[in-house]
Amino acid sequence: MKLTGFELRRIELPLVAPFRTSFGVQTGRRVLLVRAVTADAEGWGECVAMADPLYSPEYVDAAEDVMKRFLVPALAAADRLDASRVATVLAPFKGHRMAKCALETALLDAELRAEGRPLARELGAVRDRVPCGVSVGIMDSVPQLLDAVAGYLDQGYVRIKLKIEPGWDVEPVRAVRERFGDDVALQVDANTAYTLADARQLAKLDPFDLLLIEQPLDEEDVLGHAELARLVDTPICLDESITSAATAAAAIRLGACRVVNVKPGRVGGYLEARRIHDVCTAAGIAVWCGGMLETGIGRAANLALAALPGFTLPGDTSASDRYFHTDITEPFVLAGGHIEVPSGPGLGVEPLADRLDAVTTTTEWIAC
Ligand code: OSB
Ligand code: MG
Repeated sequence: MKLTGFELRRIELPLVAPFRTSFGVQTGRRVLLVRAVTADAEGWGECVAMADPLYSPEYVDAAEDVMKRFLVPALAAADRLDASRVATVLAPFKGHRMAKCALETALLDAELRAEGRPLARELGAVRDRVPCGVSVGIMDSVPQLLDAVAGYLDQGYVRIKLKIEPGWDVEPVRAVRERFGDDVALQVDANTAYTLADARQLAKLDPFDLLLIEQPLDEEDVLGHAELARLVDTPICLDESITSAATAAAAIRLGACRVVNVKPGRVGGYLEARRIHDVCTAAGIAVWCGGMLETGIGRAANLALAALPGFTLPGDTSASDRYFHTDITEPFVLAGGHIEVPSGPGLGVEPLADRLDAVTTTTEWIAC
């Protein structure tokens, strides 16, 4: 492909409700969008880095900086560039996987659009719609949580994930089970808020038949997760710890997880995400597609990934209205607990020009 340049566009979208996790409260999304322009087509990518480095070391201002200073110049200098070579060209620069993912996705979208091929087919999707779960934040009270969960179940979500932290774990889980019964597919996500010393507390979740406990311990404590897995019956799922197919393979080998949350931004792109799917599937480890409160751009790509055969658990691929009053693309809607996988070329969606302009704070064009 022949690169013309990249547009880096910053947008700000309020969330429909504050989203509280063990690492902080979010009331809006500050998103960096990448538009790649090539001689043949244009493509979009969404950088999922948050405003602050609380979930991962990346944050949106740093992602923009590393793109401008290092990543875009490296892509501009590469010869015979295509989307499958992006990761290799950017490999000398350590980390910054969310920034790399956004650039790779924009180029992949452009390439697939030029060839008229949908991303889902390119990745190996086997479904045209995927079952969807929803991630429910920490609330001020149990009654407030039960109202929120009731609303999501009414909408048809097929799986509920409760955010937990010390002091908000067994009680909310018990309350949800008591109110909604044992048939609700239920799991929890601690975002690294516990230590191995909390193993007895986490084992108190065992009677509630949870699908999994996501990332209870520090992201670097893979061995700790392996030890915890021997002390609790609920399957351990890793999110923050899994940054590549290699770290996934190592975590599996150590016995640190029985399930993996695959987030393309966290692992550097959709092609690496597919490799994690392949590694996990070969090892008999279930995977599901995580989320980072994406706009319709990132959501479209996540739905394509979630349609791969190894994604046997519902993902955090919720409908647009779970996050935003107005998305920047046509909204993704939940129907019968599922969302349709886009079938058009590339991501299959584009930002709506008016809507995009209304939420844009800055744009910068970098010619290649
Ligand atoms: O840990 O999965 C997480 C959102 C932002 C950062 C980290 C996480 C989350 C979620 C929400 O749980 C997932 C979503 O609905 O996009
Ligand atoms: Mg998580």
